[in-house]
Amino acid sequence: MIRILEVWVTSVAISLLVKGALGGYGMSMFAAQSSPPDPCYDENGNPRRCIPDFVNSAFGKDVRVSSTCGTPASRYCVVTEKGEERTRDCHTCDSGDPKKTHPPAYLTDLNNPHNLTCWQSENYVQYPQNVTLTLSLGKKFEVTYVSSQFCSPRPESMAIFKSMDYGKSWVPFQFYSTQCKKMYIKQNKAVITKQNEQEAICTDSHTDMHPLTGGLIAFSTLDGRPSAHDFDNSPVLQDWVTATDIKVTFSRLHTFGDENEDDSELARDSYFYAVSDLQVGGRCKCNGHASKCVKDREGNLVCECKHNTAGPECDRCKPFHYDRPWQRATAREANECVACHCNLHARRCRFNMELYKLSGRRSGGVCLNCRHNTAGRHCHYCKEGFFRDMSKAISHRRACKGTVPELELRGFLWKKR
Ligand SMILES: [Ca+2]
Repeated sequence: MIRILEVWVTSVAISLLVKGALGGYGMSMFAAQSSPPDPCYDENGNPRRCIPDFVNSAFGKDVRVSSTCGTPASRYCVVTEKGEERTRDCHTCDSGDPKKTHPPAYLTDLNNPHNLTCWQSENYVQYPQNVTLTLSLGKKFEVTYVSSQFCSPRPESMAIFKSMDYGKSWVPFQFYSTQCKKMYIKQNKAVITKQNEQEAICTDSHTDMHPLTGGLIAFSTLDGRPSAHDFDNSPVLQDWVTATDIKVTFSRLHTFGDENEDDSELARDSYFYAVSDLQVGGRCKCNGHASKCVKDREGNLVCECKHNTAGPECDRCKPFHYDRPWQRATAREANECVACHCNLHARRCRFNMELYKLSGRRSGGVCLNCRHNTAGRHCHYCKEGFFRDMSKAISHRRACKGTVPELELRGFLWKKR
């Protein structure tokens, strides 16, 4: 409330100043410069859902890659086709030469379509060997898509996995293969129903060897999932899109089938994975209780929690705000955490589900260690042996007077008055 008032006062002061100086022109420009309103509260100061901006959370991050060409320097060949004719142009990948290097950093650098930088694997790492790209997002994100833009032909088979526990365990997000059954024991293009919304599917879309360069594979996490339109009320899908880490596994290279022929060395030097841009589109996960994520003192990315919430994902109530259970914010209801009512006599409280239900789901906080000689769930009466001084509010630290002698003394004073 105070903040809003400040903003108002500042903008009025500025607008008066500007009006004086410019005769009323340019006011909006200056007004826009005063501190922006907090998206987590409406104009009346009431809490409302807020979410961080949509970002490519892979941008600038390190990707761990199981195979990269250039150490030592090696030959690779690029296939081009003109009608029926196929030609191979050979080059050198050399990690020691800035002009010929293809490091993992090129996966997540600034993507300039006019000057593509490509990470590239070693040659012919063919099935059953694979090449993996692992990306740590640093915290939980709600992922909307994972995309890879290829400099090489797209893989014949690849899989996308996610982790929700910083890489300890992995679950599949999506499979791509010309032969889903054989490679991943999955039906091609299985239909997703309400019963299996958290299941990865396999598709043979986007697996063609052509284009030989510039092909894209983009996986949209909610695409085709029935509850996507009601995401707010689908804990299953909220869980499905949540990830701390993303892993892309290239399982099988496309070839023209010439890798075992006479000139197999030249052929094998033409088969590798190369990617110009790996993107993970999504939002820092804050459960509707923060509009941005920031680095904490240890350098970890965390939500800047509002609505009396706390935790890296605003996934719990902050201390002393346990009057009702934590909940994710929705479009209709901010579900902010509420402080316990302890009349200023307690610093700690806990939540009691029984009491909460009895109150009609309004209040379930129970104050702990009531001080100043108070007692009760809200520290709202005087503990045994102490007496209420009715001249003071119950929230006053001397509201409860102790011991009989003191009471007698008070009686004595009254009589005297
Ligand atoms: Ca790049």
